[in-house]
Amino acid sequence: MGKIIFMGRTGCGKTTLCQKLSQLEIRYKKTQAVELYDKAIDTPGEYLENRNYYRALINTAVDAKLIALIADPTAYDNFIPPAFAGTFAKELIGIITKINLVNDQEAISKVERSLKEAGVTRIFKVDTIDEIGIDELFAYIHEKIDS
Ligand SMILES: Nc1nc2c(ncn2[C@@H]2O[C@H](COP(=O)(O)OP(=O)(O)O)[C@@H](O)[C@H]2O)c(=O)[nH]1
Ligand SMILES: [Mg+2]
Repeated sequence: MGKIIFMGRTGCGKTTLCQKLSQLEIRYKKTQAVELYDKAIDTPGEYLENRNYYRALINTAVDAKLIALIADPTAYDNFIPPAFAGTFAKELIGIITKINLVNDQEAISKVERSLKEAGVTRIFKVDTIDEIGIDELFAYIHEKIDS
């Protein structure tokens, strides 16, 4: 049994995904530090937004089996570094959240390109609030972390 670690800019939907994966009530809470859930590790957005904190992400990811880089297509900047996958010796997947909030397909394509440049193995497009793509995503996560 292992965990997935979620990384991504502030507000991209990491904590909501953690709560859903742990079947907890969804309630907004600003993540100020690394938080451990049953199946997930939540990280503050600042760890990705500020290069000085990359080391904290790398150290925290040691305890995870799978890494997810989350991109918010409604945000101007997602702070996704090219070749980010090479930083970790484990699989990195990409998750695009809030797809139901976006009308402009180019916004989705833009984050898709940056996730590919980061080196993700797969990209999932979801809307956590409207429950789009969540079953497929969670099935994949469980397949990877439960073995
Ligand atoms: N519509 C929609 N809102 C979302 C989605 N994911 C997160 N949110 C909202 O975005 C805000 C920030 O989410 P949160 O999980 O706290 O982001 P974090 O900073 O990455 O932990 C909250 O108000 C969530 O309800 C999504 O897929 N769709
Ligand atoms: Mg959070």
